[in-house]
Amino acid sequence: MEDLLGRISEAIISGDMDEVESLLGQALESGAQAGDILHQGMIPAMTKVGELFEAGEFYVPEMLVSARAMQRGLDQLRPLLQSSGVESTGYVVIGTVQGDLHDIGKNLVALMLEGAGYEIKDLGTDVSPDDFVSAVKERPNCLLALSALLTTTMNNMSSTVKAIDEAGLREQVKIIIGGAPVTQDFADEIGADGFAADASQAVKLAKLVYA
Ligand code: B1M
Repeated sequence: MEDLLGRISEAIISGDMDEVESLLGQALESGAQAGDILHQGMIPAMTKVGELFEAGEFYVPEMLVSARAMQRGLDQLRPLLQSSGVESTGYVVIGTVQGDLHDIGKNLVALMLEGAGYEIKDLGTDVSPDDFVSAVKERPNCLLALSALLTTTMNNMSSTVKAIDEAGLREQVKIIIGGAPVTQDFADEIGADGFAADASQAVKLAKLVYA
């Protein structure tokens, strides 16, 4: 199985979508759990892509190709990562903040929250504070989940929290944040209700602060 997970990782890094699909099929057929494939094969591949980028061996186009292969794999695992027949326990507005185009982590968080029974409104990437405000206005008493992957866009989480506050909606919404550069200290600093380090922590946090 380790060999297969290594090959899945390699296929994502090289952006070979057909190979990813075929290897995932093989892994599932041989009894591997979707969560293990995700955490031991797929997420480490994206970490490696980041390292290659930092080392100057990968550029943006290569990162993009790997990201597409990762997304294809996530789509394939989606039904297995979600438990079916769970009653809706609340409404989540989720998005990646303004200026930030990274969506793989945000999609994973959305997928796990959906699997835990939450109804999801995914606003996508590069979402302005005003668009978050509009979505919250449509469904007050929701959970607002913000993602950021860049140190330069983290501050737009702060702008979003401020915009929610200025719109008079802060008491009606719980706000959770996450993404690689984000920390609990940062969440405290900007007045968010909590920080989660990964998708499963995000589900635990949602249950803790929201419902
Ligand atoms: Co970008 N990128 N990227 N990139 N990219 C990073 C983030 C970087 C760390 C790479 C590096 O240098 N090592 C670096 C950021 C440095 C920094 O700010 N400190 C970086 C850079 C610099 C850039 C550009 C500026 C490059 C350039 O143009 N010169 C550019 C910016 C574009 C923009 O957004 N405006 C850019 C572009 C891109 C692509 C478009 C090519 C592509 C994204 C494609 C896509 O998402 N559709 C891309 C990719 C793929 C990456 C890396 C390699 C992988 C990200 C990823 O998908 N990880 C990344 C390096 C890395 O992360 N090691 C990198 C896998 C994913 C499952 O993890 O997203 O962390 P992650 O999500 C996790 C947790 O963070 C958490 O749970 C998720 C699941 O466990 N989480 C939450 C996330 N959101 C959450 C919300 C929550 C709770 C938890 O609550 C609401």
